[in-house]
Amino acid sequence: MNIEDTIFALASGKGRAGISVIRLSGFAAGAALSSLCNDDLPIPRQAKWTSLVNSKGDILDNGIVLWFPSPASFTGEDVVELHVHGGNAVINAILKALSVMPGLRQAEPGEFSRRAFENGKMDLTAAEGLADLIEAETEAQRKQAQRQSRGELGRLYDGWRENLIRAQALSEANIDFSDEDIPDDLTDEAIYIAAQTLEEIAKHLNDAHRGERLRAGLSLAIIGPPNAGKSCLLNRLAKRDVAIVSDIAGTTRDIIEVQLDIGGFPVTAADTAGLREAGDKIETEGIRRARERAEDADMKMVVFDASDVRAAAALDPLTLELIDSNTLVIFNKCDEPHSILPDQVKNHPVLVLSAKTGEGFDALLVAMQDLASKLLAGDSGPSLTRYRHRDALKDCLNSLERAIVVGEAELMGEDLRLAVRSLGRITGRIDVEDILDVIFSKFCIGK
Ligand SMILES: Nc1nc2c(ncn2[C@@H]2O[C@H](COP(=O)(O)OP(=O)(O)OP(=O)(O)O)[C@@H](O)[C@H]2O)c(=O)[nH]1
Ligand SMILES: [Mg+2]
Repeated sequence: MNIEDTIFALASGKGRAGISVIRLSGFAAGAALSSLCNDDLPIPRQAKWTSLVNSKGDILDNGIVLWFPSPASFTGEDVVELHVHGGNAVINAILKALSVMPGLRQAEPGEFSRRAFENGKMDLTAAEGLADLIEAETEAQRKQAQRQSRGELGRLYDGWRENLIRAQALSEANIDFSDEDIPDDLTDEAIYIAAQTLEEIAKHLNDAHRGERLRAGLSLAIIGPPNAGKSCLLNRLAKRDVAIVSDIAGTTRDIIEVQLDIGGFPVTAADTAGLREAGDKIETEGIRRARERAEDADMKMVVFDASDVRAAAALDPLTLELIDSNTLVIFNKCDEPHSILPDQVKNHPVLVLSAKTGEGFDALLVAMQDLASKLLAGDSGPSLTRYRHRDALKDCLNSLERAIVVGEAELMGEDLRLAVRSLGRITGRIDVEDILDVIFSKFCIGK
């Protein structure tokens, strides 16, 4: 990446649209705008309706242009936005006109955000939050991403970092001025700050992976004996025919996934092969996959056939053993004259419904939402959303634990320095060149 270049890219989505936005950033952005408009630069931050021309004077389009001189812009550099008609030919003509201007080149993925970070416009967690905001599919994801992009997570980590820098200074004062008359309790105070920060970080880490789960979406496995109506249930949840439904036991073999929005929480629901002992080679593999998915899933739905007379004697043991605290127990086919309908199974309330008619479905959706919110809704603080954050926080915690037990001011200072460094890597307050490519290359072009 060459920060000297002026970059440009389509900032809005590809494909036909009423309006598309092309964005430029860098020292040559102003000259490019003047040239495109064949006019002086417009008043900063005020929309101007104009014709856009190429170097030969051909009119490419009419649109609105915006001029954001440095430093009051997204990237902190001179930025230009061109709001043009969203047709492929229009966009291509303008991009082509830009590409032949001196000092301009197409932006790489994430390059605008990276420049904003490099110019101190946002910390790394805020940049990640922005990327999540663009990816967010549900309301809860949007809220989490927005908090992070506003810098809430970064501020939490910076606050801890500042406390630890103070603790480090206190412990180092003991080394530097050990012969002089300084109060004995400086080390005590440093230990106190370290212990308190350690406690807060440990609490933050002990979050049942809520932020990461919300970002990735919860996984839900639908499991149960063959013919219980699992695929029928999935289709109703998805509101379309994704899985084959038939009265032949062992219809579903492979795992079939659909994305759901359950009261704002993202859920990936997986229909699986019916569990039973018998079966051919392919079905056996399907059942192996079903069990594996059930073990990995954040939440489960175990489905029994309420009309199955054999089930009256004993519920399928293969299914029963998979019930845990994050399971919804469902008795399907309540529209049929049924023979069994227990109030509870393994201390779980039973949801009685019909995947065929939709009876009992509202209660199922409420139960799903309650379970998802139990898994995802945390206390009021911002949640960590990436393994990268967790990893660095664990390093920080280890350094703090050492700092507290070591006792000797010199060694303590070194451990506190490492703890401060770990937090700095999350927000990008220290040299993090090695991770920047990894983070920003995951962004889309134009972001
Ligand atoms: N009456 C009634 N029939 C249902 C209901 N749900 C499913 N069925 C029927 O039960 C049979 C099996 O449904 P599926 O959804 O294929 O069952 P499954 O659990 O996916 O079965 P496998 O894929 O073989 O494990 C089909 O004939 C469905 O039409 C229901 O709520 N009521
Ligand atoms: Mg099925």
